[in-house]
Amino acid sequence: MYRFEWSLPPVEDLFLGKHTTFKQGQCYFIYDRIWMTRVNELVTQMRSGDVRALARAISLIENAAPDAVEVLSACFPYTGKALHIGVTGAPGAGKSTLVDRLARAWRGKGSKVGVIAVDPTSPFTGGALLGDRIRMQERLDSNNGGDSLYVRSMATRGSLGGLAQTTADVAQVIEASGRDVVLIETVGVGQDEIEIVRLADVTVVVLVPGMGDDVQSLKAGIMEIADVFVVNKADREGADRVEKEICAMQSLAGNHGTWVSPVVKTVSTTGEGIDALFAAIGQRRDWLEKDGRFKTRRTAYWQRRIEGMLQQALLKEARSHGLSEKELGSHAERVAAGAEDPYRLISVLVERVFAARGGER
Ligand SMILES: Nc1nc2c(ncn2[C@@H]2O[C@H](COP(=O)(O)OP(=O)(O)OP(=O)(O)O)[C@@H](O)[C@H]2O)c(=O)[nH]1
Ligand SMILES: [Mg+2]
Repeated sequence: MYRFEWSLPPVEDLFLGKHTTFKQGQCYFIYDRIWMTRVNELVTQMRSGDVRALARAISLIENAAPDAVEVLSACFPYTGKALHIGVTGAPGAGKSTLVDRLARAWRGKGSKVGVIAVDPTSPFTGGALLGDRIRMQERLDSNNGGDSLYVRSMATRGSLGGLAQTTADVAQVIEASGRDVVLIETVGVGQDEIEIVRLADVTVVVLVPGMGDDVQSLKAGIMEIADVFVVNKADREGADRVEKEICAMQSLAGNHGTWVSPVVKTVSTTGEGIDALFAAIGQRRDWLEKDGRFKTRRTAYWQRRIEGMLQQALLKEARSHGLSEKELGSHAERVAAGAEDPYRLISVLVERVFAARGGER
């Protein structure tokens, strides 16, 4: 397709790096240099401990801004070493209090820590789902010394391109800012949340006494992903019973190889049991480091991620070639009414994208 040499390419093309060849025009080239400098500068600032730069970089990812891909790409060389820990459990189980304690424990050992709290804000009211939940930001900021701790809340609503993907990308950026440990808190209620902690190196599932038979009724999915079980609020009655129930259910737990997920009792408000939890996570890390397990796990992780990223990119491509929300809706209507065959539709849509791409070359 012919393009005027002097015209600016579509903004998206500019940011997606489709404009790097000099022959496309001096204008592109200059724009490219300026823009690359901007992204590199942001990442350099972020890595030098500028928390505002880090916040800006995360916002770009969260909003799926055109720069997001380049920011992630610039961050990538600084990732792959930190330990990512997912903490999940029922609303109000004490996850934030626990994460706060764990963050302090790591900081006490001289580690730099990043925390992501995936916030279940209601799509209807926009407010917090629960009344007495601990606002992580407040708790942690009150004793935040220097930049050794960074806390970020992420809303679950309005996430573009999948919450798990966005959270994983945000975790990458936080790690690239120089963190040794990234803790991710999610409420274990939805598939997305399960996927988030599943992507972590170590998954901690928090249970509390007083759940009655709830351990039995807990989603098998949650039980399966646990690398470490925590029975928090052990100051309440019934903690021993919950512990026994978990042990009885261990047979249900997924295939963790030779790793048997330990059960740790904690009172996160007082800090009781946190040392044992810290040690259990350390043992898990040591276990992963043996026999190339980390490598296997990370490879499996990237396989999932690459697949997800590819799906997203293809969908985006389809959308930019005319598959508007409106068109999708009218196809859906016709398919629902039996007037259109969805199986044939897909190949027509796929063909259209590739035909359009071919025509552009
Ligand atoms: N008795 C007791 N209360 C606790 C313990 N841990 C946390 N709590 C209290 O439980 C409430 C909820 O704690 P959070 O840390 O906000 O729980 P959460 O799981 O992060 O909650 P959401 O993020 O809203 O799902 C707070 O009032 C805490 O003080 C504990 O070990 N014992
Ligand atoms: Mg919380």
